[in-house]
Amino acid sequence: MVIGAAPVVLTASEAGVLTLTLNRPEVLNGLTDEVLDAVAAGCHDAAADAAVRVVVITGAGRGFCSGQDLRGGFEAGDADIRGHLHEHYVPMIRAIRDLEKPVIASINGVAAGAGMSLALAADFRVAGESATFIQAFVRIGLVPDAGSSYFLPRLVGTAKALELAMLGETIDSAEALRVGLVHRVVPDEDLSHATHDLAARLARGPRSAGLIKQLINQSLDHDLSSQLAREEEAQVLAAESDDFTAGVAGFISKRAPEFTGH
Ligand code: LHQ
Repeated sequence: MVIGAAPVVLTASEAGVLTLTLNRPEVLNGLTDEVLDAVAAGCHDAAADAAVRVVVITGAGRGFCSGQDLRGGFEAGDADIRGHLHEHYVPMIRAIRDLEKPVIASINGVAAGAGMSLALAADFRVAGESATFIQAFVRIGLVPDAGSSYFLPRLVGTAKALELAMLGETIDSAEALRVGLVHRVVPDEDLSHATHDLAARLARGPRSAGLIKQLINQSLDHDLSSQLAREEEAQVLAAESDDFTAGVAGFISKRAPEFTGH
């Protein structure tokens, strides 16, 4: 009898929401190339499928993601770190950020190392009370990767980013909320409900929501003139959308518009 291995990332699609569940609970969802590629593929599928309006990333079991699976023989000089980063980590982070649809990280437990980077790459972070965050890289003599050195100072400022990344201390969900790392903290048992509510709300949003994601996420990399030019480009696209027509009609008729994402 052949017993198939469980998929390392579970996918479920319902009512416009594609949920990607990291599924290696025995190692707190440690990342392998296969996991990284599956998350990237899920985001690419979401980009290609008009029925998907929102992506949720979460973890099976008690962890969100413990970062790189360290059992893969990562010792000094042993592994092709550059290759792993370039061929697997970078494409995953790019897939999340380049997706013109909102991505929610639903953080159900520890987010460590590149697992924290994964959470930071999302547009929304909803955390269960027991979630913790660790810039674990320094603990094993590495530097932040998978985007942490980019996202962290933008989210919490350079002073806090340096503290988190250089000390590698564990911070709890309350502290994460206080410093602006997460949007919301809810009791653990309410996490899936709170995530679903936010996802459902975003799934009813207009085409412009994806354009807003791109504008805001790129803004700190550009000066005012180039950002004004980007707004012009994005507004032209938004104004061509059916959702703009529906939005204005809704305003005139005093009825909530039904956006289709087109
Ligand atoms: C794990 C892991 C794990 C394997 C828990 N791997 N088994 C990029 C490119 C290339 C190379 C290197 O790195 C990177 C980027 C990175 O992500 S570097 C950072 C890698 N991650 C870490 O250093 C975190 C390592 N894990 C931990 O420090 C702890 O496990 C945390 C704080 C996440 C959770 O602690 P606990 O809640 O006390 O759980 P635990 O340590 O007992 O873990 C449960 C099991 O999961 C345990 O296995 P066991 O067989 O003893 O039950 C762990 O060995 C395993 N596990 N993380 N990353």
